[in-house]
This record gives sequence, structure tokens and C-alpha cells, in this order.
Amino acid sequence: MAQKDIAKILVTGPFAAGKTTLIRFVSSEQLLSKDVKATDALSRFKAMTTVGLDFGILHVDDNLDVHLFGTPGQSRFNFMWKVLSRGALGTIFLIDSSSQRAIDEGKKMYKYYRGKSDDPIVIGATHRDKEDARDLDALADELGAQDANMIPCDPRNKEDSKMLVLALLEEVMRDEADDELEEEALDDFELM
Ligand SMILES: Nc1nc2c(ncn2[C@@H]2O[C@H](COP(=O)(O)OP(=O)(O)O)[C@@H](O)[C@H]2O)c(=O)[nH]1
Ligand SMILES: [Mg+2]
Repeated sequence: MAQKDIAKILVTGPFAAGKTTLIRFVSSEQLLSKDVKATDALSRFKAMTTVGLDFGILHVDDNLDVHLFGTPGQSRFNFMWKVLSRGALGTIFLIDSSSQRAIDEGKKMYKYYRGKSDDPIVIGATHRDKEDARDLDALADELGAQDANMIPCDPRNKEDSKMLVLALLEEVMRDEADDELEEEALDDFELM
């Protein structure tokens, strides 16, 4: 059988945005059962949860598993970011769209992220069922994230969370296709 592809993605965002919930709800439950065969994944899961980090696996289909890594809270963020982001294809950035404090914090985090990486990112706007939830355009403005794809998401809903993961994978593929096209254009140029 052909080997499965593993796509590593990060789940980040300020406190209480819904990171733990998303990772927990989107993960395929087999991970916690006894008959897990993927020993690498299992040991990674154990290691991550032991140190209090979120880790989950979504089986997209027979050929692809997505490994989701949650970034920790502020005190350990900068250090862990370096470790966790290694080999990641992109990031899901969650933000509580009803909390001014979260948005202020999210703005700083988004800026930090963009300063470090131009990898694909999708923003999941959470807590949309709350009265104070900003509309998506206002939220993008406040975050300084008008360039990013913003998608409403309730992390307690598995389908919502899956959609967010798939939207990010789509961004990743688009990004890769753009790179290919650019390379081809350069090749063509050299042939001329
Ligand atoms: N009402 C509502 N509650 C949410 C939503 N997203 C997350 N929560 C809740 O917010 C709390 C914090 O979520 P958690 O996943 O622990 O946030 P984390 O700090 O980013 O890991 C939990 O009680 C979640 O059930 C949402 O969209 N709406
Ligand atoms: Mg958490």
C-alpha cells in the first residue's frame, strides 16, 4: 500500500479562541482507542499531551492524514512557536470575534506571525453566536488581516472545524501552484 501523506498544520490564536476545542472535535476518535497502529502518531500524541499541548489527527481520506498542533499560551508561545512550526504547511488562526481583549491580543499575534512567515493562513472567526461578535469585515480590519481568508467557525461543531482545515489545505495547494507557475515562467524566460 502506498504510504499516506501527512500534512502538518498549526492551530494558533489568543486564549479561549477555541483551539483546544477545535483540535479535540476535529480529530478522528480512533486515536484514543487501543488499536491505534500509527505508532509515530501515538507517541507524538502522548508526548504532546504530557507537556500540556494540543495534538490531534484528522483522517481526510485513505491517502491523507492531517496532524494538528495547537500553540500554547503566551508565556511559552515564542519558544514553542519555533519548535512547533517546523515542517508545518500552514496555520489556522482562531479568534474570538466577540471579545475586544482577544482581538487586541490577536492583532499582535497576527502581526508576529506575518513577520515570521508567509505560509498560508486561514482565520477562523469563533464565538459568532455571541451578541458582541464583530462582522467579518470589521474583524479583518481590526486584526490588520484584510489579506487573509476569514471563515466563520464554531469549533464545537465538527463539520465547521473540518471546513476550516480543508480551506487551509486549499490555500496550501494554491500557494504551491503559484510557486510552480512562477518557476515555469522563469524557465520560459530563460529559454527565450
Ligand atoms: N459559544 C461559543 N463558545 C465557544 C466557541 N468556541 C469555543 N467556545 C468555548 O470557549 C471555551 C474556550 O475554548 P478552548 O478550546 O478551551 O480555547 P483555547 O484557549 O483557544 O484552547 C470553551 O468552553 C469552548 O467550548 C464558539 O464559537 N461559541
Ligand atoms: Mg487550549
